[in-house]
Amino acid sequence: DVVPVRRALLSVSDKTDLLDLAGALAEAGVEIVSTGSTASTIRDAGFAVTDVASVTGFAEALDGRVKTLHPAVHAGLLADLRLEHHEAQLTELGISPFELVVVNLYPFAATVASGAPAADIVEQIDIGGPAMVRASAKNHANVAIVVDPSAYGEVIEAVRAGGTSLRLRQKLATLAFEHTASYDLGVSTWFTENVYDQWDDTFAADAVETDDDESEVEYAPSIFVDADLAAVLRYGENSHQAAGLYRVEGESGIAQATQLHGKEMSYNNYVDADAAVRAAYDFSEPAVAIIKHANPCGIALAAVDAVDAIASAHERAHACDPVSAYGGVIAANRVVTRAMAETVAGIFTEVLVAPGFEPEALEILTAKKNIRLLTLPDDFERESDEIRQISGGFLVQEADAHFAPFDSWTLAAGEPVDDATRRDLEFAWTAVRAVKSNAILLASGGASVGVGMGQVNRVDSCELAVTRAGDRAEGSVAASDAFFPFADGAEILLRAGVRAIVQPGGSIRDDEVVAAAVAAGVTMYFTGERHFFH
Ligand code: 93A
Repeated sequence: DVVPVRRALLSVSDKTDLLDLAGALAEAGVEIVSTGSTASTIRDAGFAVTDVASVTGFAEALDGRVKTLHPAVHAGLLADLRLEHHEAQLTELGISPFELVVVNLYPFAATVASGAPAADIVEQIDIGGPAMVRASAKNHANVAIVVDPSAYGEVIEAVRAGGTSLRLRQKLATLAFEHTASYDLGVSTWFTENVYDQWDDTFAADAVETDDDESEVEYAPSIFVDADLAAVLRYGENSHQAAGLYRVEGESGIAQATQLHGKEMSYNNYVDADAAVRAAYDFSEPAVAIIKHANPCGIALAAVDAVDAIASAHERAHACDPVSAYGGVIAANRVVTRAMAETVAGIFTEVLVAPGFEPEALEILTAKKNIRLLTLPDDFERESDEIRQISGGFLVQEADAHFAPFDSWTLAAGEPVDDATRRDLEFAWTAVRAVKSNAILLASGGASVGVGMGQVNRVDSCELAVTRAGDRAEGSVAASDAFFPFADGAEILLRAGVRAIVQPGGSIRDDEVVAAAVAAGVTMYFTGERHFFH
């Protein structure tokens, strides 16, 4: 596995410790091939060096844009000498292999940071360098690739000891791919922020005004500059916050979703898409959730007699609160059909995420410029653990995926319910979990009709749910994510005409709450389990 070093290719913008390396290589009898200023630096120090132009038979061209981009270089980097026919071809072509490549790239990030004009920045996009780095890293069975002067010492030691080990070449190749990936991320970020935006103006005319069209921050915070960064986002929750998307390896959730269409996903789009998917996938039946600001403005199953289940679920989810659903984020837990697509196309929607799209549905939806379409990975799984950052650390908990089955509930007030009411209560109890606490959800026929969320007392959430439901509160069922500490909240629901209530129970004033239900002739179940969600 040890590869002796006979010939090295050196091409570096950052000349730190270059002469130490060149000296050690010269002393070890290694032939040094090098480019422009790297070659002259080495030569000026008195070491022998072969110009890359004499290897390629080509002078540097196009102001240095083409220096090393030549088969005489790249075949020398990519030949796998474990294969006889590679060796034979190199001989036939008169090309010698390299065993060591030392490259660092044009200082793109430093040029951006210096405030240089765009044309100068573009000139600092290294093409030949990354090509050599990637070729050598791919061919790490034969070539050691060094991208950082901090590795020179270890490499010199290996050269002196007779060659590079496979383990060292593997490590160097890994660092090399990290290096080119983060280099390209810097380039793509700059393009997103400085080049693409100008093209984006062509869309501006018919773009609906949204709050994500503000100026954006220039860099992702340094904490995000890491191997697991999947995308630098235009900005975070607000335009002055830098942000990035990280993908956890081996997971398949919303972070791994594939975007089929639309503008790039924003930070808030991801947050809402995640909430939408969680809500829709709480149900095994076809279900749709519409989210705004991480809260549902509608969750629904299909109507019993629906011809197209997912289209029906969407229509009913939308009907819950059409005003709030404007600019919403929709998740479906089934493939989006043509019928659903037709309805969605008529409603301004930020994101639609689903396990898939019928071809006709895709055709209809991709005609809309502003909607982002995402498909979930085939092996999509709800998170099993949840992580939340707090200052100085983070909290981890299991995801709330347990729903106490109806059979385990206790009848606290009124008569046992019929099947239809039971199904509504089960639906409401599942759906209310997706609502931020304090949460009250009114449902009818497997669809939410009024949602009260995010209030600091339960009374206000009850008021909100009832107000949003309007006439539909009458005869609906209600779910409360946690117990009623006093009877006042429940009384609001009872006055609005709900026919049954499901709630965890467990308040020291349960007696008063139950008495209110009994007085109204309304059934109340206790689940013995709460679903706070903050
Ligand atoms: O302009 S390039 O993209 N085209 C090339 O063919 C090429 N080959 C090496 N940039 C190229 N390089 C880069 O030149 C290297 O990555 C290195 O950063 C720099 C070293 O050039 P010199 O030794 O002439 O200063």
